[in-house]
Amino acid sequence: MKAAVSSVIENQLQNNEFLGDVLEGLGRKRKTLPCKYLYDEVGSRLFEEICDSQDYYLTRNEADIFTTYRDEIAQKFGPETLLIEPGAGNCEKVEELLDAMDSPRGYCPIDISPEILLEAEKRIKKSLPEVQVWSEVGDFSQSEVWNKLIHVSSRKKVIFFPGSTIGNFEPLEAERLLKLFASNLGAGDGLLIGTDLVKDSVILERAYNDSDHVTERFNLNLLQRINVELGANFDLSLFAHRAFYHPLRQRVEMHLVCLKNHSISIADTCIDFTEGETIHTENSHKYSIAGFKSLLTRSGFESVCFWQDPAKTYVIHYAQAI
Ligand code: AVJ
Repeated sequence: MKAAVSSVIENQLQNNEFLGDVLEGLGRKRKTLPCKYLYDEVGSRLFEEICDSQDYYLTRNEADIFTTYRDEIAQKFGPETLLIEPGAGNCEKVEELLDAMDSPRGYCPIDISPEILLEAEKRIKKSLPEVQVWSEVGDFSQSEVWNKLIHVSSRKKVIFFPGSTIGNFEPLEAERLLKLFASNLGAGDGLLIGTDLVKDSVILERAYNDSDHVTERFNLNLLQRINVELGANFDLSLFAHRAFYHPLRQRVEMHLVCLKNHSISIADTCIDFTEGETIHTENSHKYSIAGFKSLLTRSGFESVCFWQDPAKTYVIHYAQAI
């Protein structure tokens, strides 16, 4: 009973934060919504579908690199390494890495969704029973959740940050995040991080405008989530998915374009929309190898080496904290 009550309170707290963020973002002249809210249960499922789609090459090509170089990567870590995965989600990518590692000290997934973590923890305990798992629920971009991990001692730590998640942060925010990572590592500890490469805009735009329109559903689901969780009255047919590459900012931007002047309400707030205006829902920054190395350097890391897929679409960097 106690658990049930506290989870209701927790939900309300989260909803208040969600409401605050939504009203703040939609109150701006250029409307935005934080991309982390794309990943409710439906959104996470749609994202998994995106990862399986032919047009979204990132997941497939990154997985290819891990499969090809897992032993070489694990060797860089050395024995008895503790692997920490911020934003682990279903922890699917980590298993073959843990399996290749020499007597891993353990695995610490961090995620905001306790349900997904619990499920993943169960699965890993079954497939790799010798690996100790310490899950932490929380927002990996805030220091609080990292403080909870301090009690897990280890001679060597590696932070595992795949999926080009770093691309969702604007350059200064990315630097702040990597500095937070560095502050939770000792000198010589590692960072294994995946980044999508700058490339032809046709390929990039196809990846975010897949032919099965899954990305469109993923983007529009954010409005549906606001309707369901915050009691708003968005008409999804009045918005269209738009994703394009912005070469100067080196990023794919995802927007929802308003198709007709209208107003909606959320809680007691009325929000006006004009035809053609957009809600900016996500950025996916693309990096050159040199550009990312320089970000690593600015953030307290020293680049050690990197691996790429045969078509050179994607990079896994390994760096050490200094
Ligand atoms: C998992 C956040 C890195 O930006 O490529 C995929 C999310 N958005 N299609 C990305 C996403 C639209 C993805 N990240």
